[in-house]
Amino acid sequence: MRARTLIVCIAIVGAALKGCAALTSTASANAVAQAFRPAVDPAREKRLEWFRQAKYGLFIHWGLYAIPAGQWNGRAIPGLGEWIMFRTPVPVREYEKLAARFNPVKYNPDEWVKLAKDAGMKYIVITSKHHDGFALFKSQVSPYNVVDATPYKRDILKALADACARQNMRLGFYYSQAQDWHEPSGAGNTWDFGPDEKKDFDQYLRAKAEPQVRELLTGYGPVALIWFDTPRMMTAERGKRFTDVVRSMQPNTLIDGRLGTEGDYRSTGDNAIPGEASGEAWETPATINHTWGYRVDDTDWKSPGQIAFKLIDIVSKGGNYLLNVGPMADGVIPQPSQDILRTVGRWLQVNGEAVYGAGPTPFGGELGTPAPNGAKDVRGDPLYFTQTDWRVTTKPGKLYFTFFTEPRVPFPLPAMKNAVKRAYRLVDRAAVQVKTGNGRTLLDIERPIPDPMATVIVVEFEGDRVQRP
Ligand code: JFZ
Repeated sequence: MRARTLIVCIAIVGAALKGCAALTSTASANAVAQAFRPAVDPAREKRLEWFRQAKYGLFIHWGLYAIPAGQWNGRAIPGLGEWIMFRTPVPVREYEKLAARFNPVKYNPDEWVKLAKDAGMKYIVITSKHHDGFALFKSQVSPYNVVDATPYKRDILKALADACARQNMRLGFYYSQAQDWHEPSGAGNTWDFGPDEKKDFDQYLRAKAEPQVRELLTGYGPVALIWFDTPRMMTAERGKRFTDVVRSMQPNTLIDGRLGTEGDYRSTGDNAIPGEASGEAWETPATINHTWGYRVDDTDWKSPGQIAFKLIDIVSKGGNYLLNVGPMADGVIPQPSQDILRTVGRWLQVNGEAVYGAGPTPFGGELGTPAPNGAKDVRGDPLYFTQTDWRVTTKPGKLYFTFFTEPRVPFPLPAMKNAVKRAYRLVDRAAVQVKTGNGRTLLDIERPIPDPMATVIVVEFEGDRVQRP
């Protein structure tokens, strides 16, 4: 039998640095170190409060590209589904004909929001305009939008915003601020419009991108997040124009890390999960198969267990997991995606305490070790020999270890000064025996109780944060 998965959640005092705990020699060193850290931006920390609690969001890539679904003129076009116009390439005059075929009669935004809630996701980010230039909302600055250019004629984003308001779900908009393959002055379309460096890029920004971001911040209610992407030809000045728009219109709206100038949090590369933990806010955007926009031929779905591991792995490093679905042209989210999300959601209904509002591990040995000699991965990021047996997430007064393989029994806790108070299984509060041996605190864990993803045990500690020896 496949090694059962057991999640042992050890509640040990721990928390991200927030204010002062009782100063000890270590804490005073931390306090001194913190004194020399760049000042925390209180306004940004206030904006980030919900984000640091949410931890898990639904990304939705939907647009005209769902119609070809990875095929053009009967030929499979390799690559991401939403990049088919670029990869083929398809001339604008051909691609825009897709608009006349976009009629998602099965689109039901309340069902989409309900799926996100059933999945345990706390925010939604949907593509409002991707690189192909087509807007899923009524835009006064460009008729290339779902209301003016399609037989559907309704504002997709407005319907979703209303459904989110009804179901108390935060909603953000992905907006490709630089690439726009429909516009002669937008970045990226060299097959119709020639090299980017010869384009009047500021004309595109001022005539379409900046006003469309204004439109997204008007009439769609409180916008949780503007998710900018691929900052081609973005300068500090150009980025600041977008920041000024967002801050002036909706000061609470977060800006992601791909504007091209400083945002409110760090965005990793697609599907990239850092090897180390960090106290800063960051987010991994990730696919549930291998494409963002729907491809009829991409059925290589990640399993619920893989998604659960990635979620806990990311949270244990301080980040958020923005997991994507690519709806089909008729407005239906592929059933396998729905099934996977709901399975993880059922697990989160019982184990969510270890995720929502949880902070990063104070240890790190469980993550693995950096490869020697500063080796880099294929993206140029530091290469890690990753361990996947267990992870740690934190809350004030509690710290959660997550095992993804059967742990050693008795399980030795990492060294810390805090005294253990009690241990219990999260799912039913059944007690777990705590003992000491060879100077270590040990958990006498029962043989794991089978569970589709994991069995959760929680131990609580004296104090408010982990005191390392
Ligand atoms: C971009 C888009 O091109 C893509 O279609 C999708 O929307 C994705 C979420 O974002 O793709 C990227 C952007 C940045 C990196 C990789 C892919 N990166 O920084 O490694």
